[in-house]
Amino acid sequence: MILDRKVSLIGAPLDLGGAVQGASLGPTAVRMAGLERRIRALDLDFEDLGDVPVAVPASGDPPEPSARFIREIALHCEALRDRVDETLTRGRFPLVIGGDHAVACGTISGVARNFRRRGQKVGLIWFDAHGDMNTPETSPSGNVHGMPLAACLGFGHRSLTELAGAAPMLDVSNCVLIGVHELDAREKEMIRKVGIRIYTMREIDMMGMQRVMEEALEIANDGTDGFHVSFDVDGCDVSIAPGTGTRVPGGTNFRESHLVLENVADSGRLVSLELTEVNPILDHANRTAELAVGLVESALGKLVL
Ligand code: Z70
Ligand code: MN
Ligand code: MN
Ligand code: MN
Repeated sequence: MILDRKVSLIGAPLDLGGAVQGASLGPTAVRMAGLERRIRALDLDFEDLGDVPVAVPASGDPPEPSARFIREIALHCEALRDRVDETLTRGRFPLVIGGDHAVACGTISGVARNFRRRGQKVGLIWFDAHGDMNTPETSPSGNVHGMPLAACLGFGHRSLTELAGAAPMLDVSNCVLIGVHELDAREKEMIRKVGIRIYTMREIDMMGMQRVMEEALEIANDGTDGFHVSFDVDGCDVSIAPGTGTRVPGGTNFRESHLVLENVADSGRLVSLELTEVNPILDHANRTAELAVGLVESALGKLVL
């Protein structure tokens, strides 16, 4: 099934949210891996809206050790939010390529604001090695890319939690975390407290990815008008995605990774997609960006037969 979508690519070249630089080159790397050509080959309408600007941090700014570069990150997310919201209003499909995962606050607030305006609800499937459920109070690193899911659910810095208007952006009962294999101690407490449904790598091993996705889609679709997918490539195993800032052993293999997005496509209810944390500086011959292009094809309904 090829979905009848008009795809709008939005680059979000932020790397202030992570500890290592280079994710800012993610959109370029994914474009160079042939994204436009491969989407057009699916017979889908395509436009490239270019990159959302990122401010250079002012050297005189007081540092915020508990949420590094929060001002610049929030500014980027505001601009990204507006671009995503406009794209949906034009009846098109936002495809956001990061950038570090802090950009999810911009993408998801744009989708949430658009849906809220129409009196609709949106679900969320978050694929990641990490929980991204820290707040400035719980974060051991101060890196904002470890905080975006918490922010979308209403916990954390107000400049992020209120990007779509009154927090939270999403109802936690329609959100699900998949692929997790590394959490910080206080982040675990947050996950329990907030009550988000989570499928760690152990559940994926025990249940199989197909069953995990069937349950995940039920959660994301329950009473909603569609769902967003936020895909952090570091959830994929290092052997297939070496080009990313936080390499944790034990991620999903090539087929499991594709099966996530093939199920998403089959549901026919995907409203927007983002793919984050591709870092070509740390990669081998752009293969992580090439993986990313293949994953986008799967999400848009590409089939072997
Ligand atoms: C850690 C922190 C993280 C992505 C690393 C790591 C978070 N939990 N997220 N890479 N995408 O610093 O909060
Ligand atoms: Mn992440
Ligand atoms: Mn991650
Ligand atoms: Mn990272």
